[in-house]
Amino acid sequence: MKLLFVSTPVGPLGSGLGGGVELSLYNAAQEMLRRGHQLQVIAPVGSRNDLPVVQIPGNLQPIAQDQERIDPITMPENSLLANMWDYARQVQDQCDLIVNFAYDWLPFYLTPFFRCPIAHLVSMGSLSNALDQIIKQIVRQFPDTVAFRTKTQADTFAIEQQCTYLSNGIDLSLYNFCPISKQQLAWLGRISPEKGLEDAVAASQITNIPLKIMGKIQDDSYWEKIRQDYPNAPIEYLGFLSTNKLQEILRESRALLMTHRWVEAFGNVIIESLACGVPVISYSRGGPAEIVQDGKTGFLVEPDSVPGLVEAIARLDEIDRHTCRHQAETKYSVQALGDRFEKWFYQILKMRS
Ligand code: HBI
Repeated sequence: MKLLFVSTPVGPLGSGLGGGVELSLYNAAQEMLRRGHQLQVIAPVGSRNDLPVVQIPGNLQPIAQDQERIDPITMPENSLLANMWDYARQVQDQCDLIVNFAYDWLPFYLTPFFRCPIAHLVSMGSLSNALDQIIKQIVRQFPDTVAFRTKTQADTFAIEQQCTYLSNGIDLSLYNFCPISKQQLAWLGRISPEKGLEDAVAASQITNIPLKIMGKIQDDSYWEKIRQDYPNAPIEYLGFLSTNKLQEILRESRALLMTHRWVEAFGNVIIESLACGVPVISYSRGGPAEIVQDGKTGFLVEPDSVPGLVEAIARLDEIDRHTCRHQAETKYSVQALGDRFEKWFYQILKMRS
């Protein structure tokens, strides 16, 4: 197939601002190329160049989490999102399929105006009425061209039709299994209110187990408030690390704490943790509740319950770290992800032929 991937407009590919979508796009792209498909990526100026990327200029799109549910769709002047899709319009006749990775209104609205079929990967739960509406419209008009990460996430859009659930996948060769651990916990993710970092810090303070924090600080005031509220917590912020540096810290941890406030669509950090053999203690909310096998590869905790986190930490010796790695190998490898993407793509092309 001749594929055109259009990236998220919230930040250059590789900047970390696009969170899990960056990893998904990169892994899916690499896997499609490995399978012999032709592929081009449209992404913002400043994106990583270890993929065939066309870099497009323009003003970044405000992140959807910062908008209110009833807010109208906003478009900045010289919109990067609009510029990326104008380029896609120009080259569409050289493609078999365009794949949209943005969580934005415009790509969905443009779908009927394109001659080339467009596949949409929805990367977060429902956040905006206007976006929900256009997603439902495209699901109706172009069945099975819209995929979600998990069923739990798809349910937040109240979509009746059966949809594709892609889950996610990572290059397991980048994560080295570690059978033993140091006396430390890990927290990974964009440092932003919807990720609930303060609960992990509170659990670290109560158990007095050091917490290693890794990820992009997306909301400075939120991070500063956590530092002020927990001045004595044994925490250490290590920055936004490369996958290799990240797994060096993660693999030696007793567990990953997943303390998300919102319906996390999937939770890439969970499969990164499992790949290292590290159990996951997660709030039982959203995609993570479909991934963590309670009592086997980690623990599912009552959402927003810090005491629940502390109780789970006390039970960590019940988990066999080999079971964690095995779950990643069977379901979350790049090969398994590639199979799911490829099956979805062929399904769409078959329907269009
Ligand atoms: N916000 N407007 C907008 N568009 C995106 O593509 C987007 C976003 N916020 C976060 C985000 N993408 C990714 O970090 C998540 O999809 C994982």
